[in-house]
Amino acid sequence: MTPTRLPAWQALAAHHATAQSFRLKDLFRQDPQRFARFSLSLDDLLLDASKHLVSAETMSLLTALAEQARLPAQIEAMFRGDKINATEGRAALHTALRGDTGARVDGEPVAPRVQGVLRKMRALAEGVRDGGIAGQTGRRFTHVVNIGIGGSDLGPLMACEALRPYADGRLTCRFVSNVDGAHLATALEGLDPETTLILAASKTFTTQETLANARSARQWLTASLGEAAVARHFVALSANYAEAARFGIPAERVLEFWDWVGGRYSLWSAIGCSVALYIGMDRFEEMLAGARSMDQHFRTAPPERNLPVVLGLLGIWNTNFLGAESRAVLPYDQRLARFPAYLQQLEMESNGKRVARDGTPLDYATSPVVWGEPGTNGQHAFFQLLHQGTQLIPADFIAAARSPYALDGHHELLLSNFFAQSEALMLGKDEAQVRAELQAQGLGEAAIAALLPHKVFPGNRPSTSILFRELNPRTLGLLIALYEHKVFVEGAIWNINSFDQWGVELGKALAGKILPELSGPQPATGHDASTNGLINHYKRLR
Ligand code: G6Q
Repeated sequence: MTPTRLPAWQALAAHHATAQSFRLKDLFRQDPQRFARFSLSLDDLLLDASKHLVSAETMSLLTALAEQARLPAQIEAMFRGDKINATEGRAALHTALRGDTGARVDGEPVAPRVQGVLRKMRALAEGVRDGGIAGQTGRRFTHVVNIGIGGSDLGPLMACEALRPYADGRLTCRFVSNVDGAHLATALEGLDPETTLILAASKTFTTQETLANARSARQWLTASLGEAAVARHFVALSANYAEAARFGIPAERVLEFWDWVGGRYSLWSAIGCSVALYIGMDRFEEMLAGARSMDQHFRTAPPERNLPVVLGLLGIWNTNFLGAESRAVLPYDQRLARFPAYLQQLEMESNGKRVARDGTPLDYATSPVVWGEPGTNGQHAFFQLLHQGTQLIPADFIAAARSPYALDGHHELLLSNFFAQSEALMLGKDEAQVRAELQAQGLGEAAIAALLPHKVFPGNRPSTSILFRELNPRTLGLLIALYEHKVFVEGAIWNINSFDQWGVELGKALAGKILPELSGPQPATGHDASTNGLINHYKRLR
């Protein structure tokens, strides 16, 4: 099913000629109901898509595209547990981690296994938090260090930062991902091994960086508490009991998950353990409930009112028809500082693909580059390019109506920027406005002519705004699941496998080959001239 051959794709390509003349300002003027028509909501989360370069016709063609690409059947196949990740022969069942969707793998229902691990996780989180589970010397744990990388790091790190107001101070969490010794050394600074619980978070338990960090953390621990402390101070979050056992972590200290949970979709599994420890298991389950609510919506709402479907279709429109090659993610919330990085992995690892499911090279674009920083910081840095650069960069603005930080006036100031920026990107500032401003400042004609082009903002730049009441565990669950399913919708239409990551696997193998060459005295000769040259220069410098 090549999407470009579908009638709706071809109709969209033809419609693009009309769409090129769309001016958002005019679209709003022509349709006073545009905001109501193009905004969607679930619970208190509002998704405003009215500032996209689309008309009602564009949206109905996009919806037809979803139907023709058999999106509803593809959604069902995912929820049911079909092995939609064909290159790895696996299902993609992150949805089953947050509610019983009736999914089965190889005929077996998965819900009982999920429930079993949730119970084990609750016992651990509650035990550690109330002191019933203590360290080797009987002292309470006060610090948690999560050692993991990629999907075993970004989700829990992002969620712990986002939900910090829900932590009650019983435990602090630190995250170590980089194999650069600076990361672990800094994370362990000031910690007491007696009161530190270490989570070795690795689905495969074979990841080089994570194992190197876990081994060094283990040395740090055993140097003062002895070997016996490993079983009490380490917990493994893994699908690989055998490797965890080899490391010295007994089965009762392994929180399991399964090969049908992709790394970047694993926050909801045992990988979320640091979140449960930090904010408590009840709060963690509220996050699951938020995601579950988005799952139900995604599975049942009609495409034109379905938040992830609409967001995904807008992604297709912007990428494949308007030619956008990147998208900015701009949370107006400091607690979501790592959300752009989280989405980078979710989107670019899932949909950064160049062949179709059957292996045929694609002749259309897939995932754009995703990047971003929290507002208002970004405004003082890269927003210049969003407003006046040469590329079309759609932006996602995300904000909560309420803040738990009661600093006088701060939240209004933050939100005034949130509203103002998407408005400015849409409206721009034309020559007549700039001229009037410069005239009012008393500038002469020659000075005005010289300055004018620099001060014009073309506007008409599309954005999505997402606004909810407060950033709590439930809303965070809704928000993440919204983007997970949006990525699914795009991948389903692009006809790619969104659930493998051979590009990441490549990196895991490459460094292993070079590592032994770095230690000996003999110069490297087995690579291209540049790589040999770099390795040999390193050997001279070290
Ligand atoms: C995610 C990727 C990747 C993975 C890490 C860590 O989807 O597969 O980011 O999560 O490479 O892998 P382990 O959890 O196996 O250590």
